[in-house]
Amino acid sequence: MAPMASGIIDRYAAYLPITEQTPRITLGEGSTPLVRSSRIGPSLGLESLYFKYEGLNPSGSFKDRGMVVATAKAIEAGARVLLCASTGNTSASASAYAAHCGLRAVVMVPAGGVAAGKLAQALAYGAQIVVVKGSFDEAFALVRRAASEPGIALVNSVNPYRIDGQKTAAFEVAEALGQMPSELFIPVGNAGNITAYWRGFCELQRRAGGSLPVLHGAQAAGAAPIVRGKAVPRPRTVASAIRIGNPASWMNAVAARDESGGTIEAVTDREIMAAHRRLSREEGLLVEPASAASVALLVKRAQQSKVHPDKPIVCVLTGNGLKDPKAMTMGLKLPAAVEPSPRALRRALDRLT
Ligand code: AN7
Repeated sequence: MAPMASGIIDRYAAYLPITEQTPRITLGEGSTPLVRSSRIGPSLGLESLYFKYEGLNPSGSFKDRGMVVATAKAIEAGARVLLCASTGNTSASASAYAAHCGLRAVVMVPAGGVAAGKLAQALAYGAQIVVVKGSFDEAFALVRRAASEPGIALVNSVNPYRIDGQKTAAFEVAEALGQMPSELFIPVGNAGNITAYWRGFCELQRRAGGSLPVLHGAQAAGAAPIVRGKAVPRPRTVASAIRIGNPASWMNAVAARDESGGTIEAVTDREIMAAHRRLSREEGLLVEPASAASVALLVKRAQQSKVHPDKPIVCVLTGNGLKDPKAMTMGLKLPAAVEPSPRALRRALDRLT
């Protein structure tokens, strides 16, 4: 018999707030690959650039690491409903774990603000979807108010178990490299993930030593409250996942930045989509636009000679490109169908030169 799926609760129980009563649930989250860059790194003169490919989690994003722990603890506490506001991936993940565990999921999403694949996921997993005529930030304020109702677990990243679960990605990165990375680039939206990585690296250092990485957070230029130092009332960016104007973990992100000696910087939509295209075409890594923000920032800093060329550098690729087919094919067109003749193939082969 094949071994059963093992997830992060089993693998990292010693690092998580797990008790005898916590159900050992899993959809097989975590254990995502650290892929060595084949072309972007070398083109920038970087010897050891790696991508943490979180799009291979069960619902297609890093959120599953935190959601499995938040869901287990919700069940332990007797909750029947998972509640969140979301730009898409949190809702997809919450809906998946609710389905897996026989709970209900109620997800509040901004109208027109969520990529098609993510909405399709929430629908397919059977969640109650509330589409609000407003922003993520407005939806988030609403769900926060409902969180204290009995039987309801708020599973946005203000839920501490989300951060606990997500910190396991930092463990995996260090494990795969055999050391801490020198620098880590990560997109920043609601700022839970940068908080989680920093916590993970700090815990690891306390247990096993080593030098801490420098963290670089990437916000989209039109949705860059932390970079600007003030909330953005109407955030705009092609990267819908990080279209957030008032991040919940703002202060924790600033702490991660400052304690690691890093930066949080803005990248333009053009830079994001250029990185998105390079990841697809030069690496074979399909990501959603928000994920490409980490690579856009790396490219920018490398071009400014601000990246150490021979130390291990990691970019976190947070979500799967299949979630956002519109972004995937931006500016691209499928050729018209042709007769199934040898000539059709010949023409395509000839076009290669
Ligand atoms: C692909 O799903 O906020 O800084 O509601 O989906 O931890 O918020 C998603 C965020 C990066 C930013 N990349 O992470 C949501 C949501 C992807 C994301 C982020 C998100 P945080």
